[in-house]
Amino acid sequence: MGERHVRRDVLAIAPAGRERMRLAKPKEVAGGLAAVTKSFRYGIAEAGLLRTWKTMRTVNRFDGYDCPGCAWPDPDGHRSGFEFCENGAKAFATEATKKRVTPELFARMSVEEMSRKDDMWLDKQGRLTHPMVLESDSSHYRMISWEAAFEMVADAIRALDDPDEAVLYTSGRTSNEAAFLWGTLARQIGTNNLPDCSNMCHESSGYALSRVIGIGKGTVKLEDFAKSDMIVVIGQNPGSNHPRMLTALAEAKQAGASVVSINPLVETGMGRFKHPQQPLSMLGRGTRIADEHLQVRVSGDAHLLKGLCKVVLETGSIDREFIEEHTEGFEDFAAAIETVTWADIVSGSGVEQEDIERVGKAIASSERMIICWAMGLTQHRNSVAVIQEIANLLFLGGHFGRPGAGACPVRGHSNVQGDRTVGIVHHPKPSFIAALNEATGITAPEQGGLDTVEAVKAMRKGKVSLLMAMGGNLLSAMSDTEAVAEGISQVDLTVQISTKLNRSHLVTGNRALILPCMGRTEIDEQESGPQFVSVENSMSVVHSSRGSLPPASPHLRSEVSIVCGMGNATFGDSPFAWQEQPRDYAGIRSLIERVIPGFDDYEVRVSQDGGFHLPNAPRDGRVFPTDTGKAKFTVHSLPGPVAAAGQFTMMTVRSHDQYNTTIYGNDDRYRGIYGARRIVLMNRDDMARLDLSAGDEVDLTSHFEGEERHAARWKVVPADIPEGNVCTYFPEANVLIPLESVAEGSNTPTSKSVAVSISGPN
Ligand SMILES: Nc1nc2c(c(=O)[nH]1)N[C@H]1C(S)=C(S)[C@@H](COP(=O)(O)OP(=O)(O)OC[C@H]3O[C@@H](n4cnc5c(=O)[nH]c(N)nc54)[C@H](O)[C@@H]3O)O[C@H]1N2
Ligand SMILES: Nc1nc2c(c(=O)[nH]1)N[C@H]1C(S)=C(S)[C@@H](COP(=O)(O)OP(=O)(O)OC[C@H]3O[C@@H](n4cnc5c(=O)[nH]c(N)nc54)[C@H](O)[C@@H]3O)O[C@H]1N2
Ligand SMILES: [Mo]
Repeated sequence: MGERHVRRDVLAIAPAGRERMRLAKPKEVAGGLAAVTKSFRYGIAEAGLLRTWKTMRTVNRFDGYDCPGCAWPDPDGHRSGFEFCENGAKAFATEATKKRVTPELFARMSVEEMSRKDDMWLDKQGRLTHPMVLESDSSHYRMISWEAAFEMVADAIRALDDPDEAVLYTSGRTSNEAAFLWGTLARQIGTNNLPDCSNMCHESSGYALSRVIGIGKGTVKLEDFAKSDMIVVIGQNPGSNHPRMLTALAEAKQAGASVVSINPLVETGMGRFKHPQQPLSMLGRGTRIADEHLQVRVSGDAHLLKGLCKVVLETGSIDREFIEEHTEGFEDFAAAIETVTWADIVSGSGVEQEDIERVGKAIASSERMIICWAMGLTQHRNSVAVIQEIANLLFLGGHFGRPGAGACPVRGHSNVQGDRTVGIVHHPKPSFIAALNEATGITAPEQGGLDTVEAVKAMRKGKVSLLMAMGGNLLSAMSDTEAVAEGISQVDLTVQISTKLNRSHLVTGNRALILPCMGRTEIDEQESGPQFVSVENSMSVVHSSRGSLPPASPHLRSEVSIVCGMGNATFGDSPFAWQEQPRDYAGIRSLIERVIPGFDDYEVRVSQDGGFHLPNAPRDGRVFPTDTGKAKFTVHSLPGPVAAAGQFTMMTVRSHDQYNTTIYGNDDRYRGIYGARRIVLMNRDDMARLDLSAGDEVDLTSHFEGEERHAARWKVVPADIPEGNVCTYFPEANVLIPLESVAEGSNTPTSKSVAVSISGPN
């Protein structure tokens, strides 16, 4: 592997710029007219009036493209002309933008110069237009032909000493078709090194649920919301991250459901909501969403959920029939709950006993309860235990396989669930490998591969020579940015298949390729005509997505055609017909149908309006495909505190103006923070104790197993957050999250529980 002298000053994190912060009162109402005007304003600025109008009319329509914003499902029956939300509109506009990152920009600016710009600047340069290469001795990217790029990849694959020196990352926007081929390429190379964004996201949910209900997915359909009498939203901020979920919650409320929010912050969407697409709802005060808010301490959910289970057990109103017939481990579970004391529950959760008792009684009397959660639960050391505690609470009331009830992990990326379904797994089942071999003729390895954390560790040990990414921004999305950068710089060739410029294009291996691809909104013309792709949403509905805009550049290729270009250059058509695949994506779908259970009649069913539901045994028939055929109550000990005395427990969240590492703007409108992202939300009493005022700049130091990590200059923002907790934005704060700090079992970085100390003001 070559040495890098030319680009040693490339920055792995955006330099802390001068931010002029303005604070206002947090918003009390989500949605409303402001959401509509913001989405159009942003759309028109990026994509122009006509394209905005045209695309916003086709998003999430049966014949349109799947919104790249999030994995929340679309209503089955009637769909309005505008089935979108403010943040979906922004996600569309960043892709449909008229701006372009041309070869001229790369010629003008060195990689090092680009790295001095912030992440928003990188994204705002527009869509990538040409394949580009960065040679080992060069400071600038230059143009390369597709053929030469594919040859470079093929040479690198052939040069591997061991197939496990290759790592193929996937981000969850990739279609089922492209993801299936991506997994196949990895396995023909001979590795299961398929780290995925979900390793940093809902891995804890999949890991926890598959062990206790036999399937790693949620068990509700969208229509269940309107049938439910109790919906718990825990560790999730739907107002910013799944705005269309507020519609489902508002409808459930109107049908009589109670909504309980469990969150260290009082997030705007859980207060009042005005439907941005219903004129009547825009007037007046909007619908009140949450009936109860339990302001749990960060990482205090294990205690709180045990408290809720305790109350339900004490009321005696449990579903004995369900428990007896479908579960095991109840006795041990009930005995263990009895030993947990209220003193522990209250001090660990930060919630008063009477509040837990009141909500616990309401839960006990619910006949149809749904529990929704997202990153607030999945990114802690004890995440798997907490999610299994949620399953315990649902088991007590028999809330599986019954309309209006179930577990609802709300996924992030619009096709992250689909990618996993079609084979982006680093520990594939033998049955999958056998079926894949049979359908493709390749010989896939059975030995497990690396997830994101393990892949970074392998890179740092110099064990990875080829890193390829199907979308995403691994460098900035992962914990411990400097450690990731150090790992990546030891790789020989890094390859990014991307739509937009990001920091993973700048912090590279010895040599690097950028392969620009089409996005969802674009017309994908192949030999047999325009193609559609398919995706699976958070509720296991598989449906089609078809773009309507001309591609951002004539040089773009589809993700499918790029994977096949690599496959063909490396392996030719033996034994798998790589060259054939892009001609007609129906052929890829028929392969998926042969390999993955549940996809029978894929082509026909995916072409129907709204697509089809994948089978889901617990939901469809109270069948729990665990090793014993029973749903499992589990017992977990209570976790100790994250932070030592004098330290704070830090969570890292999204603002209202970003999509993961893509920064749209510097305002967090709902939280009342304008013009700044290097902020730290703090409790007012903590501020007083440290003699801090709003706007003061402090330094943060994280602590983990004797190691320290530092990040300077964070502006203090007073907030309604529990004492001892602070909150920052990702990706800026990722430098503080230790690579080794992961959830037990799922290996997910603990992005929501980092021990930090605060120094300053400076
Ligand atoms: N506009 C927009 N939409 C998105 C995304 C985006 O970046 N922008 N990202 C997409 C992706 S990939 C994902 S995974 C989802 C993420 O969706 P969310 O999970 O809603 O995203 P976060 O901003 O990480 O918010 C986590 C929430 O959990 C709370 N929380 C943190 N720690 C705890 C805790 O210990 N206990 C409890 N009970 N709550 C806690 C925080 O206060 C916050 O409200 O959104 C998807 N949709
Ligand atoms: N501290 C902290 N870290 C976190 C989180 C957190 O809450 N806190 N959340 C984690 C979570 S939940 C997730 S999912 C990860 C996200 O990790 P990733 O999925 O890796 O990151 P994104 O920022 O979503 O990726 C954005 C890039 O994807 C590319 N892209 C966009 N659309 C397309 C497309 O259609 N095709 C292709 N090929 N490329 C495309 C663009 O180049 C864009 O710059 O981050 C994780 N990191
Ligand atoms: Mo995610």
